[in-house]
Amino acid sequence: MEIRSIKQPIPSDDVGLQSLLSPEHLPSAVEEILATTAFIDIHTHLFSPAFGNLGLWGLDELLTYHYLEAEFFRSSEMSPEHYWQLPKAEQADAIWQALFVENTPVSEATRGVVAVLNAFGLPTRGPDLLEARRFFAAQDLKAHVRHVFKLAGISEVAMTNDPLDPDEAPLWESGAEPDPQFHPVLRLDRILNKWADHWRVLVGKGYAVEEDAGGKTAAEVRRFLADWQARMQPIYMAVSLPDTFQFPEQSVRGRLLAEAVLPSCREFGIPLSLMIGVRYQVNPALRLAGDGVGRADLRAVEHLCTSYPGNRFLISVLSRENQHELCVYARKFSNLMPFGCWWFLNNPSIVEEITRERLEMLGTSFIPQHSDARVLEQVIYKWRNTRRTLAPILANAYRLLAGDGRAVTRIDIRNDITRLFRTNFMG
Ligand code: FIX
Ligand code: ZN
Repeated sequence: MEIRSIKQPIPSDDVGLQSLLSPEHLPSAVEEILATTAFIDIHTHLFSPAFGNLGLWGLDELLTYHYLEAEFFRSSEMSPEHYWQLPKAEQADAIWQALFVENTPVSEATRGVVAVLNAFGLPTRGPDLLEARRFFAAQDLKAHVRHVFKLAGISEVAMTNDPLDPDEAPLWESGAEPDPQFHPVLRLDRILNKWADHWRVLVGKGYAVEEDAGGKTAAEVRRFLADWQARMQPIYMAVSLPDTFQFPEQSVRGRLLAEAVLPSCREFGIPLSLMIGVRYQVNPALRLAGDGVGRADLRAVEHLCTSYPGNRFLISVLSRENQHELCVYARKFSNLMPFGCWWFLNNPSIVEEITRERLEMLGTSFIPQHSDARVLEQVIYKWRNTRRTLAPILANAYRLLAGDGRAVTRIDIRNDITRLFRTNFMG
């Protein structure tokens, strides 16, 4: 995918862009350039319209987002068992009542819904959701996607595509229509984390793999990855990993990573994304909302970066306590690109802390954020929050630099923001 190189010749009428900015002009310059730079959203669970109902959008999906479900069960007498029996619209009504009517929506996730309603000029308070439901029901999806991406200030997103998902895989196998705004990502959780449950699916598709990953398994998994590479053209491969993740590891996961996934990524010239630190299903009754976080031993990252210098690693860690270590490892390994303030970290106070630390330790050689949006319209508030949190952090960095004796220009700021939210990803 063509990405403009950042060091553009300065058109003559952009002379203003070259003038050194005085400290009082930094905040507005940073805000303006953040607002006018289209970001690449490198990790979402969104699908292009060609994937039909796999793509979630609209009010009921916004309200039944697992972040809100977790908060709902803290503010409602309703049991998870009762909640799961309700139709989607009634689940949404129950969440609206408990978190937006009976309580003030001050959490990051509830504020997000308010921001989306407000972005479409819809009422943000009141007992019912009739007007909002009418609005979303009237939307043409393709036009709505374009409008939402514009409101969010993003040009494209990376999807999360599971080659073993029984609903999604047939769509790819029957030739899913590519979409320039939705980039495929080959997600490998079922293969690397749940092999015992899924190896027979590969056998069923004609790959001679074995339960213990013996025999020709590694070569056959490589053949499977090559087939999906050709079919999907993923921009990277990805896996989420538990807080107990170790590497090297005497396990099916350790073996398939070393003998299949890492060589395939090198062969196809694409990064491997590792999202480390999940404690899966600490409360299964909450389903998607039931996952937790744990501090991981990041020496696994050290081993990977050391042992596979030919691989590029996009790494996000879920635990707040792992952030500093990840920054230090990124200073040691240029094939490690830290990205995002993932999941339970995607809260302005923590995003600020992590981003300041990364800027101080890595300059602009990291990817500050991804949205992890599961519902289309979420990109609106998640990127608005990111711009709002980053503006004072960047302006302060430039103010400190000016104080140290070097003022910046708008070109400098534009180049830095383009690097942070576009070219660091595209390598
Ligand atoms: O593994 C992941 O990609 C996580 O982002 C998700 O599993 C998680 O449920 C989520 O939505 C986080 O924001
Ligand atoms: Zn995700």
